[in-house]
Amino acid sequence: MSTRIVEVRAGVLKKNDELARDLRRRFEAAGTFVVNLVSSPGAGKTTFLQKTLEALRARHLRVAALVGDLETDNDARRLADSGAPVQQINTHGRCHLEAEMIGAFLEPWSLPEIDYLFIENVGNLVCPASYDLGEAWRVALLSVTEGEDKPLKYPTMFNSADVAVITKVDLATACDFDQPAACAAIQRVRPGMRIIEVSAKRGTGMEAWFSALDERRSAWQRERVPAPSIGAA
Ligand SMILES: Nc1nc2c(ncn2[C@@H]2O[C@H](COP(=O)(O)OP(=O)(O)OP(=O)(O)O)[C@@H](O)[C@H]2O)c(=O)[nH]1
Ligand SMILES: [Mg+2]
Repeated sequence: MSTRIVEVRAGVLKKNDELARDLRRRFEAAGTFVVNLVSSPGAGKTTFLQKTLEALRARHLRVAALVGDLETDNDARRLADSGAPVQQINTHGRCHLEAEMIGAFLEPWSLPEIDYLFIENVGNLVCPASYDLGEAWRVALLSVTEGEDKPLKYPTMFNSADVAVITKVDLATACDFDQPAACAAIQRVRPGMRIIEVSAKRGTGMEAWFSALDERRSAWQRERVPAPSIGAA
């Protein structure tokens, strides 16, 4: 790779990091807990997110979602069935979402009125790993149909995530899924990472996911820098 290409790429990432840092401050000030879902194409992000939005709304939590794809608004339409406000971001060729896109799409929303903002990234196990979106929690999904060694082949994605979710466990037997091997692969690239196993279709494991989400948000609320109160010196 030429020096010039490396320089341009480093510049793009630096700019993204700065924008992501600003976004993170905005999310913290507003009290909006942001979750970035990353995975290979078709691992089950939209199905999992739709069930999550429905469950959180049923618990009277205020949720919203941004979803990235190269083209189509298919996923936004599916997610909107949950009743949550949803916007589709089409990247037109880019294989990941960037902080600038998130900032632009937040415009119509009032962040203090959103408890959870979910971002479904473009399905890709490489590029989204390098782009911070200002999220508080990055969740890497791995479906049982993909092969247990994916974390070893795409270590940056799993290494940069905070939690791993193994999806479509209802298909595990049919796929001869080797659960211990998949968990060992995740632990090898990210020792100690929490792993949650779910079938969004059947509902299996979803309560454990909701508990983990609630637990993490509560910890984040305790850790975040509170917004300065009006009139404070
Ligand atoms: N059996 C089974 N199928 C699932 C499950 N979750 C998702 N699927 C199926 O897997 C396929 C892909 O699911 P999506 O939710 O669209 O996956 P995605 O990761 O959002 O896909 P992209 O956004 O295109 O990357 C669909 O046919 C879903 O019905 C599950 O828990 N069990
Ligand atoms: Mg999707």
